[in-house]
Amino acid sequence: MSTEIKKFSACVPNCWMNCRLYAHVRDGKLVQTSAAPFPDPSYNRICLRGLSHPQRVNSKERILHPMKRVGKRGENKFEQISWDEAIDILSTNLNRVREKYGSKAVAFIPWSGSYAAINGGMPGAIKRFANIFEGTVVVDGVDFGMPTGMSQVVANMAGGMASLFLGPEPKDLSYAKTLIFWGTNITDSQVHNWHFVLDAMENGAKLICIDPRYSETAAKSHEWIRIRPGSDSVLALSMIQVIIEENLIDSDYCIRHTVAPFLVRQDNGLFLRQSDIDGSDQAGYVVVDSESGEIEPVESVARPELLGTFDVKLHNGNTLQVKTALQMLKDEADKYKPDEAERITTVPAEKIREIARIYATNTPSTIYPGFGIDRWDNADQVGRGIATLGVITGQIGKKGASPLGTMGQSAIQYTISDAVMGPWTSPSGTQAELLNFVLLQQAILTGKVDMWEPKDPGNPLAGPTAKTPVSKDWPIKGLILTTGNVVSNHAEQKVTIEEMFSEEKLDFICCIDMFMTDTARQADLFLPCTSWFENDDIVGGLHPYVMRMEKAIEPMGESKGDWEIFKLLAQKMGYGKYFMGEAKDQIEGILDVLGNLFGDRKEEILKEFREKGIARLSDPHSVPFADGVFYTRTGRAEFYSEGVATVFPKTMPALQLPVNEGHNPLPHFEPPAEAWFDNPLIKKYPLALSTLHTKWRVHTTFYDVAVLREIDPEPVVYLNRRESEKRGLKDGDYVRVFNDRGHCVVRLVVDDAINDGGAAIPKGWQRHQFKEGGYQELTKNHINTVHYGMSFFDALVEVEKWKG
Ligand SMILES: Nc1nc2c(c(=O)[nH]1)N[C@H]1C(S)=C(S)[C@@H](COP(=O)(O)OP(=O)(O)OC[C@H]3O[C@@H](n4cnc5c(=O)[nH]c(N)nc54)[C@H](O)[C@@H]3O)O[C@H]1N2
Ligand SMILES: Nc1nc2c(c(=O)[nH]1)N[C@H]1C(S)=C(S)[C@@H](COP(=O)(O)OP(=O)(O)OC[C@H]3O[C@@H](n4cnc5c(=O)[nH]c(N)nc54)[C@H](O)[C@@H]3O)O[C@H]1N2
Ligand SMILES: [Mo]
Repeated sequence: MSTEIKKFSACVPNCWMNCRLYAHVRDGKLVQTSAAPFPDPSYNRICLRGLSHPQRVNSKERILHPMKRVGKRGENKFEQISWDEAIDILSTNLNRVREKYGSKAVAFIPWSGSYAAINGGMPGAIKRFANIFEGTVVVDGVDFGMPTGMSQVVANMAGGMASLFLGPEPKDLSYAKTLIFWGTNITDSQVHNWHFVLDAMENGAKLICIDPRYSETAAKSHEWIRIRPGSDSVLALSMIQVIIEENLIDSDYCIRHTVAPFLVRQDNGLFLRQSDIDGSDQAGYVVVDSESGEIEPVESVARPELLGTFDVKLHNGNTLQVKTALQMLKDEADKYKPDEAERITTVPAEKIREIARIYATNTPSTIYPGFGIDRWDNADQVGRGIATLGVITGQIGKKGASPLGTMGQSAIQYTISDAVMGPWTSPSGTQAELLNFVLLQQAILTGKVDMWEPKDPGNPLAGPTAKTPVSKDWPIKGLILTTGNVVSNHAEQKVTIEEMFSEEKLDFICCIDMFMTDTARQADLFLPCTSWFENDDIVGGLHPYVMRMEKAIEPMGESKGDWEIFKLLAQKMGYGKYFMGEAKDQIEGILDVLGNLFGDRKEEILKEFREKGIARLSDPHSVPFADGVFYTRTGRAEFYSEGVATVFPKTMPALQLPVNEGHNPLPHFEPPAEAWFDNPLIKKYPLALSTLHTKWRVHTTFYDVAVLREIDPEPVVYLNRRESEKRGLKDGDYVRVFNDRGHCVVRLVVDDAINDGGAAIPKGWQRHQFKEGGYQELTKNHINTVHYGMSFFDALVEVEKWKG
């Protein structure tokens, strides 16, 4: 009988969980995966997808040889070639594009398919190569709408991607007394966090779920708040209104850690300064002392006025009206008193009052925001409203209290920025330019992008140079794609395939993957990569640990890890000295960069990692923002902001104009770009389409794994009974979902969980798995120049019986 060996590995797709696994190997073959222990056993976990790896790794669909296109682009006709020929084709094309258009015309596109630091995309061999080559790296663009708004208030993205989604660790959920799931379906999309929620429930926590759909998470909650899609910022403002009106704010917190008592000049929207009063050069902020009624520097007043409108005498003798920042917020929120908010959101006024009171008083309270509220053109305002709820009630910086859910803790997320900019990813000292994903389409189609230009690139707080984005030349002519399936996951699929990936627009496309994905089919050159079990690597996750992934099996067929592929290319192109050794030789270099982010703890982390192959990064007793200090311009939580409030990733450097140049300083409501009840288009296309993140896949990863397809065999659309009957449709019918942008044909599931006026398609299929088309044809690449996030759900469709 053959013996089994067990190696430590990890499951690292973009579900954020990055579970530690054992790879069980017999006769050199991966035969089983099982949960491996974390030092804190409450993080031990595995899911169905994690258990299905042997079927994915050993799949007959895997492509195990380099291939070059022989038919027309997209025709899916390829011929096997040698690695020598493949690298020769690739280097020739890179040189050709660089000579003709400059090195920036080659876009390196790692997306989210692997969190592994060396072979994956975060930061990955691809970024290291791109920095040496000085190409373009395409980043950000998804999952940025709602977090951008949050960061305007609490700067949780301060330092750029370095602390992207800085938030408490998942275990801290168990301390909450109120948990609001807002536009997230955590039972499917972060199932591994659910047991912490159950712990909170056992301790008596109240669960509230805000979703237009009776989601799996709604079904497990005490309260389901059914909301009109795209109207969440109105609900947030209305809850803020109730909380201020009923004096449920945390006054001490507001005074010490927010801009609440600051005085806002009614002439220009800026905060009143000491210099405005006495003509001195003191730029410090001032407040009204509630005891003396005098205007004094904020540091010297124990009990400043939090609400009110005042006339102040300026040093030049003029009188000026000012309001406290909290008063400004109240005035905005008063537009959405619960009765008015009911009209817009459809949430009953009394329910709004009830959840506002529970949130503010049954504490500690956590809001767990998800990405159902992110995939909208107005997503930033939802994030801003939610973060504001957290800070005015003081529900931040304590165990169990966070308006940011638990979206932090990803160790490798830390390395993204530092390593992109830092020593590991940039060994030559040169850098690629970062292009936002949302702008990729514009760059390829027009050779230009509309971007904010920072006044001072080294200091994003300095703001933008102009009131509107400026058009910059940015031709893109060649693509190298790894760890993503852009054709499947980028909005507006027909434009992606027919225009962006056309031979007219792109001279050259190389895709590195394990499978013939939608994107691989459009490639000129396909390079087969290994699975996560065929390499050494290092990874973090939505848990506080960084861990080693051990090579468990040899690369299958002729496949190679991304490190080895870029090493071959580097050697061919004369950059060999930057790609020395094997992937495992890079672990120390990455650890070093990572360790630097943890200051005093660095040596302890490195020692623990070297001994055990896993190390805890964050201190278990610490909670982000416990000190009430924020990386905003004022150092306080800014629900009212004068201008650029936070330091953002390079791809959206000048997020906000100064208030006196048109920036809206407060959380506010803007209607969605398309999927909204007063858009005339709704007559033609009456259904708002959500493309959900399902537990049977992670995006398109696991798209063809037998055990998962047994449960979820084909793409479907969900409609409720009323909407189905209106259209003469029955459960099981094949239906055509369409709009002016495109269509797909899928099976109908009649499901009363779906709201009237809504439709939902679980995402993650490749085009060949549909009867016709694909759901991604239906979405629109809205370019929002504040948050630069793709607004996938902001799309209207109609459904009819398929005549095929
Ligand atoms: N198994 C699995 N896990 C995943 C992923 C995956 O593909 N598979 N993807 C990962 C990634 S990258 C992400 S970004 C996350 C996403 O995971 P989630 O944050 O859970 O996001 P979604 O599934 O897109 O949508 C969540 C909910 O938002 C609701 N919704 C739709 N529109 C609105 C609205 O206007 N308002 C409100 N309040 N709710 C709305 C939907 O009905 C849905 O129930 O999951 C991660 N986890
Ligand atoms: N309509 C709609 N579209 C969406 C969304 C939505 O809600 N609705 N959500 C968006 C979101 S939030 C996200 S994050 C994106 C995710 O979009 P993508 O990042 O494109 O995600 P995947 O489909 O998982 O593609 C990952 C690919 O990486 C490959 N891969 C895995 N490991 C490796 C490796 O080591 N090396 C290489 N070279 N390749 C590897 C996998 O085989 C897979 O083909 O989708 C976005 N698209
Ligand atoms: Mo995502």
